[in-house]
Amino acid sequence: MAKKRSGGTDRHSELGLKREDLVSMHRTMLLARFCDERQWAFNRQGKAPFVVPVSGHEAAQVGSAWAFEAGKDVFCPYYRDMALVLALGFTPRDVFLGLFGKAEDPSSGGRQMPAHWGSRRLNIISGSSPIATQVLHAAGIAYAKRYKKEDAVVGTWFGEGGTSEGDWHGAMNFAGIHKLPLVFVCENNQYAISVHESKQVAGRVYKRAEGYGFPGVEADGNDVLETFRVTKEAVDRARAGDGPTLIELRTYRFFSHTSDDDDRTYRTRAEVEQAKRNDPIPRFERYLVETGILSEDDIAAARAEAKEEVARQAAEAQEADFPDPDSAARHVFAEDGGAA
Ligand SMILES: Cc1ncc(C[n+]2csc(CCOP(=O)(O)OP(=O)(O)O)c2C)c(N)n1
Ligand SMILES: [Mg+2]
Repeated sequence: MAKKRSGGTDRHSELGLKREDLVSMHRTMLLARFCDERQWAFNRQGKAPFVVPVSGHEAAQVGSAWAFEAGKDVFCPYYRDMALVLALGFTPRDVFLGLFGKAEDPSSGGRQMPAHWGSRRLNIISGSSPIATQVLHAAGIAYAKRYKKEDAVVGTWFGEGGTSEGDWHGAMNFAGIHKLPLVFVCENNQYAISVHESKQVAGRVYKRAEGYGFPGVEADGNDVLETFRVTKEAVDRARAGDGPTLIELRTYRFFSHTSDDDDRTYRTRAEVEQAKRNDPIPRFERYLVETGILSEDDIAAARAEAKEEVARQAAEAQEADFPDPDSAARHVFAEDGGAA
């Protein structure tokens, strides 16, 4: 039984989250962090050509994912969303199968670049590399779901850089006009590769929603309970037929943009160290200890177990087979001469 903090009910109980949810959210955040450290190491060892890091974004992704209904809702993520797809049902093995381009990679069978997340089983729509294209896909899917009277909400995730794209504005406009069951989640980490937010938007991202006729909210993206709270409200609104919401989650990425980028050219080390003091994982762990959900020992055990799980599943993925070269044209041309 969770201890009550003085002066009121626990935040998670007010949000309808149970102990099992919190333990599972914490574990998912740890899996993402350790997958990230592992994939970065593989890259430096020359074993993984291209890596997109997630560290720093775990609370934004896990809290927002938790607000949706798996199996029913549809997800249009972007490349940085490893913690999001882990929350939706990817395993660390799946992550590494994609990283190494192995045949069993759920996203594309080893054909796409890593981090182009997709899964037919989990309703995760694989995206293209041009940023914000997934936002238009999400608007089209939300329109189709409503047209077919299906009970599904669509979520789409993107960075603040993506909000400068015409595709993004087209999707926002369409969603507002048609009151689509759609939740727009901006993971604002203040940089689009080297471009600072101040050179990206003159105003504020969340305020852009007003021009399209629906609410925009901002929240602390490093607080997993807060990211859950604002997303749950938006998902409930969408499911009730009240239309879309834009959510801006303020966060920070701890590593370079990708393994092809060197962030020392545009961010001081002091700035990065300062941001790490607000690391979403220790922050959540402090909450778990304060409320008596987990002890310090439980947290140490959870960390050791998650790290070991990631190492084991990464090794399994390394052993897996590459796609058969003869299958290279599959899903490119219609097979048997018929319609695809
Ligand atoms: C249309 C388009 N322009 C440029 C790029 C190159 N590019 C890839 S990621 C990126 C930065 C995006 O930043 P943001 O949306 O803030 O997301 P973050 O990477 O910070 O999470 C850019 C410019 C691209 N992929 N597509
Ligand atoms: Mg960004």
